[in-house]
Amino acid sequence: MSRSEGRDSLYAHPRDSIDSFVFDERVAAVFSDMISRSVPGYASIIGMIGLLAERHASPGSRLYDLGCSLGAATVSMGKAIGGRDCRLVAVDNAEAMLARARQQFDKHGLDKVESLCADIRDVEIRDASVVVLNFTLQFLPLEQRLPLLRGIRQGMRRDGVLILSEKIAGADAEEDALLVELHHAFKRANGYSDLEISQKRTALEEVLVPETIAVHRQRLQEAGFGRVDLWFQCFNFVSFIARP
Ligand code: GEK
Repeated sequence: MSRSEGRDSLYAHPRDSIDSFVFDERVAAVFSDMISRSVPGYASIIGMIGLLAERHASPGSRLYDLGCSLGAATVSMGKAIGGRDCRLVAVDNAEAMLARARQQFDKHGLDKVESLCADIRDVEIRDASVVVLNFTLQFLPLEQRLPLLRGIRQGMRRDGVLILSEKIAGADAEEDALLVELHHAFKRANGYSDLEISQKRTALEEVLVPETIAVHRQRLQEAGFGRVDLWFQCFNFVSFIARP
């Protein structure tokens, strides 16, 4: 097993104090395992991002993967569009993640991916047919989410799509409690202990701020997306397709 395929046991032992979650080398080394055991439907979403890219990637356009981590969505899009005349742009501000993403691009023969170690708030989106925010917006401070979405909308072709996947909050306390309970059951079924679940939750508390589906829809519309459709939901994980 290579280091990029390690098993996630980062929160398996009791810690005296729990620092906020960061995307460092230790996380990057186990990220594949962590995300697939933590996000229900992750593999399906990655697969469908390829399918959506295949439908929407127009000649000469750019396809962006913002917060690409190990590049799974970029690889899925790259395979789906084959030799089409498009540019793939993969962005992450964690060098540990991007170094591994570059290895994946090489492994899959995607030699034309432009990989940028940058903050997604500083990247100008231009001539985009597909923009992917796969579980990344949730890490931005709330007030910075609308400006980012506006920039994406402005840099998008008329027939382009934004694929926005997020962990969400329930519409009310009761729904939220149910979704969280089901998500924790999913993690337990995937081998995480109660201690791991609870310590990870504490680490993410101020770092990952989920919002309701209604808030996402409203903000996407405010950013200029005329059409917003929910195409995936499993427990508190959703994905939208937003179009101009
Ligand atoms: C996947 N999309 O596998 N600028 C750039 N990158 C950022 C920023 C920022 N401001 N904030 C966070 N990131 C991936 C999964 S993970 C989701 C995305 C998760 C990056 C961060 O470094 C990390 O790699 C990624 O966004 C979020 O399809 O871990 O829940």
